[in-house]
Amino acid sequence: MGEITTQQIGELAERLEHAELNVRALAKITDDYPGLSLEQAYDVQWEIRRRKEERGSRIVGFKVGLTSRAKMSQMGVSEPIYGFLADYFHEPEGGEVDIGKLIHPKVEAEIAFYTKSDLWGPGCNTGQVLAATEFILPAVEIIDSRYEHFKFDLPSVIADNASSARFVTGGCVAPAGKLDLRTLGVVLERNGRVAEVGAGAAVLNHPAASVALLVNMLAERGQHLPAGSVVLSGGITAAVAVEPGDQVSMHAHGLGSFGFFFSA
Ligand code: OOG
Ligand code: MG
Repeated sequence: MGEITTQQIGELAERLEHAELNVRALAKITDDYPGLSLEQAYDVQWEIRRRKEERGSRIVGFKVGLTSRAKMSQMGVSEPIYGFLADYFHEPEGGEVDIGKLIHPKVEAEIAFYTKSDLWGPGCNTGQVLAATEFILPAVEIIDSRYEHFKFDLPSVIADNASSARFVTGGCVAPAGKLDLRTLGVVLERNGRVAEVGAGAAVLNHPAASVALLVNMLAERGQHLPAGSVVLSGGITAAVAVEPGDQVSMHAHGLGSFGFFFSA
């Protein structure tokens, strides 16, 4: 789309944040702004981030999404995207996630990277990511699109902070360089039954490649990934819809298991 005013960006950010905070789904924003560009969509996302920071939320890192074939074909969108993670998105392992604050949540098995040095693009690669990673942890991301029926296009989902809602990390801390993250097997269970299985290579052939991709996308906006960030790699498996009272657990080969509940 051509021109979009700062005021319109602000209005879209407010609309999407209200949907999140009031737990109400809305029509995708490209219904109103059919030509919204990807850059403009990220402008909306960064404005939501600014609003949260202004109210005292701390940004703890990023999530990368649509990085595996399973996710791309499930959502009908075939380009990786990123979103930010605010402090209140993190939920403790073994705890209970308040499902009343979520519209239609789904869970995905991912790898969380914790960085110890700054990463700058363009040209960031997997080796640099592994060198800058202090440790990894298995993670379950809880996504929750603010759009009706969990249906969107690329600009709409980017503006909606890539469906970010909550995340849970657990299991064993591991140094990234000592593991072959491509062959890291994961099992995602819902209520004690296996729901999805996968291996790390499902994410861009190597989960660290999704962190490099994030760093290179951030560079396009003159941004970098600061030391001390957490980055979610993107779902290794397709996402699994959950219901009130559900129990979710993740097992990662050699890295243990963890789980959590949704409130009834
Ligand atoms: C978009 C977010 C995708 C992932 O891991 O691929 C994502 C969505 O599917 O709603 O978090
Ligand atoms: Mg995800």
